[in-house]
Amino acid sequence: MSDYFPEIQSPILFEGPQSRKPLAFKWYDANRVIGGKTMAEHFRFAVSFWHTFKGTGADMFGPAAWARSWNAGSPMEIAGHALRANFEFCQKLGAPFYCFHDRDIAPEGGTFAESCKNLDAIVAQAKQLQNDTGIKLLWGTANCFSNPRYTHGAGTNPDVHAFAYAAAQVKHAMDATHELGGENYVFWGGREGYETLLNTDYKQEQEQFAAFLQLAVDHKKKTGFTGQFLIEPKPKEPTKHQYDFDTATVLGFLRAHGLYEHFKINIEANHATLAGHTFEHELTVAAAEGKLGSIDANQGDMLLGWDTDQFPSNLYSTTAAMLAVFQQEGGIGVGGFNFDAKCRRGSVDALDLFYAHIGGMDAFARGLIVADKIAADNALANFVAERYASWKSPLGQEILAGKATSESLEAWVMQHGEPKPKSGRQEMLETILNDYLIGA
Ligand code: XUL
Ligand code: CO
Repeated sequence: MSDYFPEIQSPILFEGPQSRKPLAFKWYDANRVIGGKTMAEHFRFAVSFWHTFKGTGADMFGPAAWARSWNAGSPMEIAGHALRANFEFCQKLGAPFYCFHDRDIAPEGGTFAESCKNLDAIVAQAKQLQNDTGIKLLWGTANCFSNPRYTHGAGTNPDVHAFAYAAAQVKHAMDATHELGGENYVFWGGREGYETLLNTDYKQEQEQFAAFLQLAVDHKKKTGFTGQFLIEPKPKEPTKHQYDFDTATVLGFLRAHGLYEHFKINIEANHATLAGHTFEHELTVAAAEGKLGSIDANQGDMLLGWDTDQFPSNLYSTTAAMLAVFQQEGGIGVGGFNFDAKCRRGSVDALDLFYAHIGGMDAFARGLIVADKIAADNALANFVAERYASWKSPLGQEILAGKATSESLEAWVMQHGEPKPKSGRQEMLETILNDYLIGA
């Protein structure tokens, strides 16, 4: 194994909650079985290449702040170093998966052909490293938002030339993901939106976007790629308005354009809060339709209000998230929990990447343990079932079966009079949640 992280000489181990060692898992025990599945199977944790190996700590007010041993040599040499650092990191951490954008793992060349050649060369190295280490690709994607050619969008660009370029780039990134056995392929519409309606033909852009996704669906069929397609909603940033605003909007768009069956949703916690939702709201909306495909595990900061991509540490949020994931038959399926998260600028050491990921994995493991206890005891479910019990009555069944009419309901109300409000018991339920969280 190469040595980009010499401070870590053996894999991070599970030591249990009594351990006080920061470089150990207190809660994430890959082999522990919860609800019939191991923790490893519940989570399928992934390391995101862009933050972990291309992140520099730069922000709007300051340049790169982190020195990394893998940033040495020519662009292609750096790419090789970063790739090997990724596999070393995943192995030492015990994360079974990684995720990338095409331009994270290989530098963009002077021409499209050169960019493709760079990517192919790195994919060949990645394939070898995957075989050597057993680390797998959770998903790949194309970066169709950083290069200035995508300033006005990729699939929604008013210039068909830019559209064609993006479609070609996505084709190549899909082929790379296919070659590496990627289990999913993600579409995040980084600049698929608008800055001002004054220069935007909204209807035209929606149609273009559907055509863009249809091309990928067709290519998938042609090549036999079996990875799951995912759309990752985000309401804004970098654009003022992003078309994939939230899960409900994306599902509506897919339905309207005959694309519904081809995609599931990749939900990111910080994107949910940017949309004015909770993380668990977005997970619940997707799970209700069996469309919860994968998760970008991070958290935002309510006081900052932008996409801060912090490592998850909020146990209320991870518990609520796991309760929502339970709502979907089979849980996360072939998706996973990808840490689309970065250390704060002040966390300057490569070692901080370990602390951050260990903390995130432990935070979700605790969420899973608590959610499982709540579910096993029906601590919330019994109350919810009781709350809707009247729908099991003949009247409720008649309405749900579509047999009631406005007239039949008018007659029923004439006979039965006023409904009596019943308590929703919010405070009682919040206290039950607290008891499980602290008691577990
Ligand atoms: C940006 C974001 C992306 C996607 C992949 O906010 O979340 O990194 O996850 O393009
Ligand atoms: Co993301």
